[in-house]
Amino acid sequence: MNKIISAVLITCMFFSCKKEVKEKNNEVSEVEQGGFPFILPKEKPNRQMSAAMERIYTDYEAPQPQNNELFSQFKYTDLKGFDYNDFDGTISRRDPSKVLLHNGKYYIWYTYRNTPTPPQGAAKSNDTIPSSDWDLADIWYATSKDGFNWEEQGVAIKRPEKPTVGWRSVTTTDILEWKGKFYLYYQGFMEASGKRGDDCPVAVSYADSPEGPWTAYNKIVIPNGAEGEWDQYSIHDPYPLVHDGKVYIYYKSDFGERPDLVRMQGLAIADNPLGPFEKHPLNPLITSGHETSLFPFKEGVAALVYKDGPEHNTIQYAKDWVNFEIASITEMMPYAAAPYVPDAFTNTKDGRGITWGTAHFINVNSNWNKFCSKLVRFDCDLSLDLHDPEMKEHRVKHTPEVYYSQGLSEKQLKRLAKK
Ligand code: AAL
Repeated sequence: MNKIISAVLITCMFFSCKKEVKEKNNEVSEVEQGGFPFILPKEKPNRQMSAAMERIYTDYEAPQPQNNELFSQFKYTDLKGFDYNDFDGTISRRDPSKVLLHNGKYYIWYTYRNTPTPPQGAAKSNDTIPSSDWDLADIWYATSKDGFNWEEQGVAIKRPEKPTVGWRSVTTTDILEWKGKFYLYYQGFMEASGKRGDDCPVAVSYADSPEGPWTAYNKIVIPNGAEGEWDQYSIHDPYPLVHDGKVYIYYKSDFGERPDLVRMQGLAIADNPLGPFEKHPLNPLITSGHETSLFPFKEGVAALVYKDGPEHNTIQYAKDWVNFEIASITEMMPYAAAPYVPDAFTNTKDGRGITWGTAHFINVNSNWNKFCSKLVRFDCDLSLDLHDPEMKEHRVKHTPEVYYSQGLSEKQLKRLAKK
């Protein structure tokens, strides 16, 4: 008899019908299901799965990056047409606007600093010596036919006289086209960045043509938050889009105490470009990022969330333009990405996505005594109208030198030597 029982047990073990036991909402249920299939199902299979397996079918556009319309690699190309005084730190271009296409020409606006010295910090700054890379700056613009070769056109918005908003520095601009008029939103500094913090509200100027002349609204259009609120000191990186027939401006704030500053993104909405803007009650809406750029995608909006925070290096998506979820994880994302977004202002419900834009490299010399930044072009495939398999490669191949460039610091070497 024992032999029969043993034989039955061994047979069962041999044909090991997998019993998956899964705790779900504290219910324990045993399911009879074979092993997970050899070919990864493109659609969510009808079986009980682990949280991670569930997630690739519920949270992402596709279970594999190469089929995910909101996954892409990023490729970079140097831009022609800009002089930087041999990168001695006296000239800097950074924080470009979205790319605007108008009458067959591309336009970008950006922070332009041209000062006798490189930035010297808040304590040493004065009327001519900048505290930071974006102090004592104006807003300049450039045009291009191909997005690679640019012609700098000169100043678009000059710093106004004291005490008008932005008298110390006008920076980090972005463009809105609305009912045939053009609006440039920008950070309006009233003190050198770094005195207390990187503190500023947002101002706006408007024109009948991208070539200007630009008329300053000369009022704060997105005010700082009330005392004690997350955005009480800084409203950065204003990023206008048109949705639901309104002006949606996403923005960043730096908050918390140094050195652990927190960077998150909020949203302010208005019926008209000059406001009044109402901040969304759920702000902050995105928990990470820095100069976060966004683009309409299908009925919702996608965001390039890089650099800071727990969810950096992700591309996120909000079907309702408010509640963002991670749509993909990527790397080497463009800094201050400023994409060409063909449907940024068309109030679309079928956003087609992006394939290129400009961005910046900060501190190009890796030398704080010659701090300056430069503009660069990025290309990607975050578009429903492009399928570029090279952009969907999920591995970015780095040479060993790239890894060695992230070497141990003196402090770390000393720590290891002690051991
Ligand atoms: C940028 C942006 C804002 C900040 C500073 C200049 O990357 O986040 O513009 O104020 O840094």
